[in-house]
Amino acid sequence: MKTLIIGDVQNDFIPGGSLAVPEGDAIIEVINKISGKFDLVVAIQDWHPPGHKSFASNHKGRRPFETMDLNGIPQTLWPDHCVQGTSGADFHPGLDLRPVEAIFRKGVDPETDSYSAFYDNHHLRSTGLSGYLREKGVTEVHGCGLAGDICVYYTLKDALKSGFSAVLIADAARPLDEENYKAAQSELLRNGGRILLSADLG
Ligand code: VGL
Ligand code: ZN
Repeated sequence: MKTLIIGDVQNDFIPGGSLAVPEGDAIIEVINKISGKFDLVVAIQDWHPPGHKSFASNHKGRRPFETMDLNGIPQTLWPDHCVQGTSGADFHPGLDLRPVEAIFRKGVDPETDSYSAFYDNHHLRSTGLSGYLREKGVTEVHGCGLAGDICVYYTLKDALKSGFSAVLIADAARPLDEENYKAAQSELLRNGGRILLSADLG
């Protein structure tokens, strides 16, 4: 069962959006080209209530990209993004959603951010993705999307922790921060993950 997890290809993460990932739009064509090669395709959607505590705007005197303690863990403060029901939270219109069998939403708890598609950043609340994949007979997942150093990285990391094999499709992802992304890729490789290019999928 070849499975693709598409992270957060939403308008706010695309150039022109409120938390734009550089060249985020460049991966859409790549994803559309490969998604048909998978037996199961799942999309992830960042889906925050307006009062989400990861937004700098919800902390007096704080600015985006500062770091603060949030309920005991370090939190990067973001511009408002992917607010439930707004156009910024919609999938980019260029992304072909036809092969997508299920959509898992994350970041719904206003008190906790959620980078991974499996668990919130406290590792307390599950999205149910792990059980869903297991029931489908999935043993290995491929990851792509935005942001490569955040959603895609933490999703693949949790996949490995949950006992799945994990593969990053490098040209089908882009990061918010290149340095973090390099470190994230080394970390994935160290933990038994693999990195492929879309052309390697055959
Ligand atoms: C993400 C920043 C803020 C992500 C979500 O999932 O990549 N990044 N919220
Ligand atoms: Zn978010």
